[in-house]
Amino acid sequence: MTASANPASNSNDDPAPRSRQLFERALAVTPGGVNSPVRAFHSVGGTPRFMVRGEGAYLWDADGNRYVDLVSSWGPMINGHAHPDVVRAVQEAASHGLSFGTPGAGEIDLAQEIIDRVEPVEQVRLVNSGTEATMSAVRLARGFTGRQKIVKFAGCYHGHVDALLASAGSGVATLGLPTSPGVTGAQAADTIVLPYNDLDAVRQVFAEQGDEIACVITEAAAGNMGAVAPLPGFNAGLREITGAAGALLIMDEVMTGFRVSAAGWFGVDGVAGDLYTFGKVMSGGLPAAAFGGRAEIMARLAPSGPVYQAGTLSGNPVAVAAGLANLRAADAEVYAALDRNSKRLGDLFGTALTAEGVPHQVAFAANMVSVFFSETPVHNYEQAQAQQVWRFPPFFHELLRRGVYAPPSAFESWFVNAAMDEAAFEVIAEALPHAARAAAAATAPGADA
Ligand code: KE4
Repeated sequence: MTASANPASNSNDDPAPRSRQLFERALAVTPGGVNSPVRAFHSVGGTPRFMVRGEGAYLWDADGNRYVDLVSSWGPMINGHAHPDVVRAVQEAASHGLSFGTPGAGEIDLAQEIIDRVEPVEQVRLVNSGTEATMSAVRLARGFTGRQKIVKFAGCYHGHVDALLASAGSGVATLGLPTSPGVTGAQAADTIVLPYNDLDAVRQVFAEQGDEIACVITEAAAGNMGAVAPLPGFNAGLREITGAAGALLIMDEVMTGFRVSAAGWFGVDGVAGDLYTFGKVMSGGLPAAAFGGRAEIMARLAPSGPVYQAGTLSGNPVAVAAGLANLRAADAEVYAALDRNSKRLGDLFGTALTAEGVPHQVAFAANMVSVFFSETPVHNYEQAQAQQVWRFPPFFHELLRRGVYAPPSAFESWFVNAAMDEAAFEVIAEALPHAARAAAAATAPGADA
């Protein structure tokens, strides 16, 4: 084995003692030691890596280990880490002050940049997280239609909004059940959860309850169960069914927005939502997100309308500067690189896992990519859950040991960036055969009993 990028990984010693120490300290002051659960490595085990620096395609952890980053901060870093244009824009904005609590010119520019790219979006409201964007969009849809019920899809994640932390009740069109303590039955009861990619189920619900449904919210392409693209006609079918019933279609593009194309998933299939949510790429990695859509709907928002929504730091000048610079740095070559790099990564997955005889599906949603340890294709959450998920942890850790930082969960999309160079792909190509062997050697829990 050629010496990996990480000297520590060439020994059996703990490759991340400093991260381990930091994690022990973090556990004393923060629940689970993290500020967002997926970072805790619970589904893969081991010590979460405390990253200290990112540059281009690479991250460095507190122990000096270097990784090719395939998480890209869960999406924002399409141009690579610490892109000079973005860093310079942030430094320049910060030198004039960090927050004023007043309108600022940059907010207009960022809203205009989104409007210019996504044709169905006529007005935009900036917020601070994807959760805030989806929560506000659902409230606006309910306020605009005067209806209460909402439809979402199993396996789609829209942030930790009470009404959207609901799982399917028994049967198809029954009321949602809370998926988290603290979410009351009442909050979930108006949420109908259906199988993703199942238009018949959507038609059935609308036939029975259509006049009570305020909106359907869907990930424009699903990335939170692994990468699961909408089947041909699914999004168009949602458009037709909701339009006919007077319900709104909310396209959640927090993950796909400005990543899968310059116009997000709208640029991929052209199906127009009534409302959109954005985040990640349009934030440049700082806390910023947005929701937007048809002007007649957005006009119902305070202060022009009665639907209340607000935020102390919404449109923060430094975050806006980062988002604008990130979007403006993403030219046609960046999008071509994202498409090229995700295809190349998917091919490397396939070659390595096929060579080891590991059952797998390489799944794409445009340039979002993931791998399912499944004999058959995955089009919904039930199929994603049916995969041999116990193969993922050894696969993940062998990659980590060899300098590749993958999403620490089998139910996530992988995120390439335009800064991935030949050296980065050499690290990935060197690590994957070992990771595939580890996945092949994995055994189902209890299999040894
Ligand atoms: P945030 O509140 O985390 O900014 O955005 C919520 C959200 C909304 N909609 C979609 C489609 C999303 O993917 C997300 C957040 N994505 C996850 C990644 N699976 C964020 C990672 C995390 O929770 O730490």
